[in-house]
Amino acid sequence: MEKTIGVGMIGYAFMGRAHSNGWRQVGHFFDLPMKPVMKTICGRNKAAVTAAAKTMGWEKAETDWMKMINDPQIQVVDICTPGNEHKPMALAALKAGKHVVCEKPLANTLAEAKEMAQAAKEAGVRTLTAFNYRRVPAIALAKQMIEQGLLGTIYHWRAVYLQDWIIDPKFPLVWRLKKEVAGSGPHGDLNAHITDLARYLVGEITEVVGMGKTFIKTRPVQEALADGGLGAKAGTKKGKVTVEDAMLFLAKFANGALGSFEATRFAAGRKNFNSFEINGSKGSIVFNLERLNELQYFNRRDDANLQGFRTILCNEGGQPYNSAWWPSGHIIGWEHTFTHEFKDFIEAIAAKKDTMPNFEDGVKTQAVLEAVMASADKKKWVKVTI
Ligand code: SOE
Repeated sequence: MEKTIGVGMIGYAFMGRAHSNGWRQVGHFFDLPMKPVMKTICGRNKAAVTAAAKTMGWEKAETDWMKMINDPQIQVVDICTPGNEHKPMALAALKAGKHVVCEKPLANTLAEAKEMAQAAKEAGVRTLTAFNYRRVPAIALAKQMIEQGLLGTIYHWRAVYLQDWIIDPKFPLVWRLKKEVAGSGPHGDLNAHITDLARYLVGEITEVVGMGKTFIKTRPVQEALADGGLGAKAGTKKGKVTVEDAMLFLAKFANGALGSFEATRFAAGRKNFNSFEINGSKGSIVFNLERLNELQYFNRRDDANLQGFRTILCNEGGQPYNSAWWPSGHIIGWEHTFTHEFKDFIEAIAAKKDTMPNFEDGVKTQAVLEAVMASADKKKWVKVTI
């Protein structure tokens, strides 16, 4: 009989939909040691979570997450809620001996993240901090190229993550703009992603200096906290924005490389522009999520008269994750990154070995983010400490 593993998920908004799609697809495209079964989806609103279960393909809807976590049919708990709820949910799931997937950033503070990683260590289960961009085939290929030494000594990491969805001052005060819920603004939401990628591709960050700004200080209060932000309706009363609108920082890596990071929701025209460039002694790599099937590569050894960046189309069977998908050149999308992370996670559970990025990685990224915040407050360089 085919081996199965029961999954329970908390949250059904944007990330809940993306994760549901990943869980739905993964067992159909990849040959897995155990097949995930989408058992239960959990949310506060009974009618909404029941509808979500139906549309997203879950067997059952539940309003009590503790009950779901303790259900013996569930072995994996997937947390897709805002950051302020990550810790209690993860700790309960770990206490119940479940494997845990948690959306990024792992927690709203370093102290919370450390508590979660410690509990995971004690529970001896598998964890995943859902930094999905590590599973873009082009980025996994970049990692292989760096490991093969194709870039040589890395000198520079230059990354931006730019969006523009709150540039209108009339955009309401959604949960992502409230510190007590989201922890921070684009720093924890977007810099978290590019910090995780920097750690993955270049190495650990030792020291940072940052600055942030809230451009629009008050916004119309939202009528109902519902959908994770985009398209929410605003009332006439105004409330205070308690997170930054943009956060930039410079970083020193342990291996001697220098890095720059920028995250903003005020870059007019940039919708989900997650891009980085790495410059090494032998060449460079450029990635841009808006063209996620491509990797730009410059090789200094090329004939001096013919030098320039080449575009690698990352859809060949031999390249990371592509054996499961379409024939050469038949491109894939953003949603595939979630399918890929669940493939690796299920394989890790079966092999009883950790996959990356686990909760320890979540902690290391959180430590960088927190050092940047401290640096912006103190207006000086801050060492990254855990
Ligand atoms: C919203 O700003 C957001 O959805 C992030 O929360 C995601 O992590 C990122 O992938 C896209 O933008």
